[in-house]
Amino acid sequence: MDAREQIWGLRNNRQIILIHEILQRLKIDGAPSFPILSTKIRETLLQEAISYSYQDREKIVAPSGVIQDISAYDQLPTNSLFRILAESFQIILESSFKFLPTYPFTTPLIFNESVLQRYRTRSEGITPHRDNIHCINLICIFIIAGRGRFYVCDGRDERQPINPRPIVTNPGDVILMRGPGFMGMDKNCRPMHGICNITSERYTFGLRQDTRKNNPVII
Ligand SMILES: O=C(O)CCC(=O)C(=O)O
Repeated sequence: MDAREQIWGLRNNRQIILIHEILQRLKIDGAPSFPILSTKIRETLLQEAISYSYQDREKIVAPSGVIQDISAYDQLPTNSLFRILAESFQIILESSFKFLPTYPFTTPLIFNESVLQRYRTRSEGITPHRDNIHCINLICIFIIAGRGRFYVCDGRDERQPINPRPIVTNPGDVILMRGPGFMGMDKNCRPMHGICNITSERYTFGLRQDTRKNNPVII
């Protein structure tokens, strides 16, 4: 079995059921999560993630005042397993969409941005926010390691979430979030979300389609 098959290990029937369920949950919750990575692949990804030098992100994002207590790395080498993960995910989504009566996005889904994020133990995480308006269609966050409390909420009061609802995110899960263009929706479809209570060092891998970037393929 090569890395692609190990990451997915899904059969077609399961894929059909999953894609319907996922789209339903995306429509209703805005940010469903589900297990995706085998332990073996996740551990190999973690070894690679740990090997990189991360840059601290600006802690307070202007003008929103959102706190992001994270560091990031986005210079993946050509032989990175994360590239294989991104490519595989794109392929499996595309093949799943063929089972649907209509394509679920206004424009073709083409991921062109990927980033690894590291949260130290006891990091403040990221206070409630929406992803950038330029990140369209679908946002995917793979949990490579660590524990934290990821939630969606109805809004924010200063930096506090209003009516937060936790989303299960175990290592090996992927969280999907709506972006503008998902099922004809506009910028208001972006779920307000955040992450707190980081109890062990957390690594995540994010895949996005950013309309400010021209590159048509995954970077
Ligand atoms: O790392 C996570 O679980 C969430 C990340 C996040 O909210 C974001 O990058 O916008």
